[in-house]
Amino acid sequence: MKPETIAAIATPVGVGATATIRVSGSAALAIVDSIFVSPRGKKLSQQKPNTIHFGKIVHRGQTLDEVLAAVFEAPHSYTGEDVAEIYCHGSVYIQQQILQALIDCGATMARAGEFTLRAFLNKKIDLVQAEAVGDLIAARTPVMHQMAMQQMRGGYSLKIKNLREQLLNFLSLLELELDFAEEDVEFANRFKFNDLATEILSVIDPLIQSFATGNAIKNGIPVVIAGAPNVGKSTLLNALLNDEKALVSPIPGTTRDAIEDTVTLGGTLFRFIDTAGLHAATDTVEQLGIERSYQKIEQASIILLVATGDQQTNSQLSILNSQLNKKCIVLLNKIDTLNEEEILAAVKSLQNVVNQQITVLPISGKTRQGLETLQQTLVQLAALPQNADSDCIVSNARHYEAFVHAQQSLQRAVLAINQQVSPELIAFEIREAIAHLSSIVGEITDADVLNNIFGKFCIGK
Ligand SMILES: Nc1nc2c(ncn2[C@@H]2O[C@H](COP(=O)(O)OP(=O)(O)OP(=O)(O)O)[C@@H](O)[C@H]2O)c(=O)[nH]1
Ligand SMILES: [Mg+2]
Repeated sequence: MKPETIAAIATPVGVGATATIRVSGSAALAIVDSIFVSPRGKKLSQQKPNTIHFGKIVHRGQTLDEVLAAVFEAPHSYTGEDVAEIYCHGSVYIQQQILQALIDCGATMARAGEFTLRAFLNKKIDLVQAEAVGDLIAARTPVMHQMAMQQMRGGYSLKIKNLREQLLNFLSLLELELDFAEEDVEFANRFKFNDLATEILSVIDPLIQSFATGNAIKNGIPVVIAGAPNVGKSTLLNALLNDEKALVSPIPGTTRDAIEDTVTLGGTLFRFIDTAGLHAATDTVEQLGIERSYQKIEQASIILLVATGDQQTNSQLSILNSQLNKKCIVLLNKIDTLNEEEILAAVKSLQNVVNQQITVLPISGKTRQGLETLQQTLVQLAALPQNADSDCIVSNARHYEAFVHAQQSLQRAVLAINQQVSPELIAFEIREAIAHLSSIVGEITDADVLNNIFGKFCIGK
């Protein structure tokens, strides 16, 4: 059975100069032809592919708009099917009326990501590339954009396909051995496998390592705002986000759950996480919040430790000792309440407690004093690669997990070979490794997994 012909508005919801309505499927041109009237009466289905035509959209005797319509013929289109695109005026009413007319004429509403899903099913792109389309649309910084473009152009797909091919060859030899089990022959050279596994692991390992960077580029570098209650953490979060995101009050223990949001500074995406104030709480809910604060500190790449001149901050600063591999900035907050001398003395006493490498910055979340210096320091500390042109950055959690599983299977296969375990067991691990590598580039037939991936796309993509 042929898939239904789908239609959707591909441009954002709302009013614009123009809007695009996309139709894909074997009946795409026929369906559009039933509402498209060109000045000379020529049908779109009679036009050459990759051409654009002027005409009116007329439905049930009513002219809805004057539009341009583009014609693409399978397989030379985004989805690999016949595609028609209508460029109409960007009124919400017109867009919806045209979409409704298409549905009246036999099209089905496209689900989120269905055009890209079809492109994948028709082998126009592999799964890594399809997912990169989603990342490209969501890109908010130059590196995010570069990373997505790189993957859309093929990225590490080719490398993975190549390695998988070699593993498949080895597996088929091993399986041949299993067929001749009684004759005690060895078709699959174990030394060669060791070399192959080493090569594959040396490709996979940096990809796994790169996930921390890829994830930071995609979801923002996690920066946790921590410190004692009432030192002004939530006020600082709001100042950094330019938004009243977190509740602020003079009562200690206002923030109980972690609150987070992203903002771009100097071209880098940061994820700021406000946490519950750290102290020896007796209240159970507050204790839970504080536990979460410690988790967030653990997961963050950068810690902003907020202190005030009049607080006993040493116990909070001791957090830094257990997080020495992390980047930290100590903030002396509320400097609007201190004079020059008091600020100098407080900065000095904080600096004496912490490692000299750690920057102590005087700020005021309330008056925004010192905020720009803090932002600049953060951008310097983040120091993400300014270009993501290496094809070696994994930013997709699904790929990351598959790589980790493939790595584990391969390591077990190598161990099994070294211990001269039965070929059945070796074959099992290699089959697993192949399955995990395959799942990255898209040898996936599981409808749930595909729906999960493409469901995150917007409608019309
Ligand atoms: N003068 C002055 N007051 C501030 C500043 N930052 C915060 N405050 C005040 O300090 C009090 C606590 O601020 P919050 O931002 O809620 O502090 P917090 O660290 O999030 O507190 P908890 O969530 O309870 O841990 C509020 O009354 C704020 O108005 C500042 O820079 N200067
Ligand atoms: Mg707070």
